Parts: sequence; structure tokens; C-alpha cells
Amino acid sequence: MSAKINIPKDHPRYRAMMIRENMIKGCENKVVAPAGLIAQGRGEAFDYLIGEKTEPFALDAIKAAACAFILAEHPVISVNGNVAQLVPDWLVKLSEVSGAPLEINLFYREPGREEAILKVLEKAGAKRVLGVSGRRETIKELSSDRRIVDPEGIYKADMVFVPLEDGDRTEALAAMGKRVVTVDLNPLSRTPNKAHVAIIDNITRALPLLAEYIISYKNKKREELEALYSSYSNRETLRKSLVFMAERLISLSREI
Ligand code: PTJ
Repeated sequence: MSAKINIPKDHPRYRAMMIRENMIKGCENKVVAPAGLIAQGRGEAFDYLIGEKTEPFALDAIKAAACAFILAEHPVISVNGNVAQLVPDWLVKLSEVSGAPLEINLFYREPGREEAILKVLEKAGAKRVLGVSGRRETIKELSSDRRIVDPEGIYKADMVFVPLEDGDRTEALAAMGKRVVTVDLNPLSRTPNKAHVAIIDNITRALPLLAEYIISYKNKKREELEALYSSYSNRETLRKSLVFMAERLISLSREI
């Protein structure tokens, strides 16, 4: 158990430190995998580089992601331990506004983790969560435990939202003809490079915006949404995010 720690409200990094404490608590409760704490640290480092704000390249991706959700026939939200601990309420809200079910899908499939994550989601108001019924399908292209999916969820989905994702699943899902949307603060990571839409932003900022755009785009005509989606370039987004970080670092170096 971690020691009870008192973080003063006037600490310059109060919010980030509270989030860190929340992740440690999630790890103690088995919601977050120990490796999830390392992922959180890497995310924090990239968030520093973008200045902890949602930049226009992320907003473009959020708009394209909103289109992808609305255009899909069977969208699904894949939930891992980090996401469940960081933004449970927003996952439930996103599921409500988009009609996409939540599916627990873990890389580190340790006994008790699915149940712990299910508890967190249900506490946040989730009525139906896939990936826990015991009914399973296998994505043969994958060798990690992420290959085990729900036949009613990721297996039959035409669009999968995979925030804070590791490795090679995105490539496999795309090869199966599914549209893949991710959120990842690291534009150099494999997933954003293989996804159709990569939101380079902190999930804590991106999900509220995504839910908001889905609500406001719902009244748009299908052709308009398709045109908006087609005008989006993921390569351009990744390039812009890297240029933004590089220029920001150069500008900060001049202030030292
Ligand atoms: O719960 P499990 O077993 O499914 O495992 C989940 C983790 C996150 C441990 C697993 O998917 C993993 O190992 O992921 P990676 O390879 O560490 O990749 C996670 C990515 O998320 C990294 O590129 C981080 O930069 C990014 N990231 C971390 N925190 C945030 C983030 N991106 C956006 N918002 C964050 N808060």
C-alpha cells in the first residue's frame, strides 16, 4: 500500500500529482497494471512537450473522430486499465452520446483485473459492459492477450476506439477492415502511426471534447460528415504535432 500523502493545493503541479496518486490507487486495486504506471509517466512527459493544452492538430483529430463514431454502424470503445482509472465518467458519457458499447480489453490479463475494471465502470454508471461475459472470439493476427475479444463488440465492430494502446493491435484491426481511432500523447508511438485518426492529447482533455463534438455533429447530414472525415489527414496531424513540439522546445530554450 502506498503511504497516505498530503499534496498541498498550492503545489504548482497539484493536478498532475493528484492524477498520479489516483493511478497509484488504481494499481493497488488491480484496475491499473504496474506497467500502466510507466505508461502514465511517458504520457506526462509528452504532455509537458505539448504544454498540457489541446492544440489545433488535436482538435482536427477530435472532429474527425466524432465523424468516425457517428458514421460507424457498430462503433466500440475499447477500455483498458489506465483509461478506466483516468476517465470512467467520460467513458460512460462517450458511450451514451455515441451509442458505442464499452468493451474491457486488456493487455495484462491478470486474475481479478477485469472484475475490478467492471466495478469502476459500473460505479460510473455503465449499464452494459462487453468483454466480461465469457463469450469470446479471437483475432488471429494478434499474439497478445488483446486477441481475445467479445463477438458482440470489437469482433463485429466497423470502428474501434482504442485509447492509450500498446503495440500491434491497431495494425491488425485495420487489416480486418475496421476504422481505428486512438488517443495518445506520443506521436512517435506505433499506434497513432497505424490508426486512421490519432488524437495527440491527454485523454482527460480529449474525451470531454470528443463527447461534445459527437453531440453537436449528430444533426449533420451523412455526406457532410463523410466530407469532413475525408478531408482529415492523420499523417498531417502527426507531422504538425512533432513540428509543434520541436518549435516549442526551441522557443523555450531561448527563455532559459
Ligand atoms: O490495462 P492493460 O493491461 O490493457 O494495459 C494498459 C497499458 C497502458 C499498460 C498498455 O496498453 C501499455 O503498455 O501501453 P503503452 O505501450 O505504454 O502505451 C500507452 C501509450 O499511452 C503511450 O504512448 C503513452 O504516451 C500514452 N499515454 C499515457 N497516458 C496518457 C497517454 N496518452 C494520452 N493521455 C494520457 N493520459
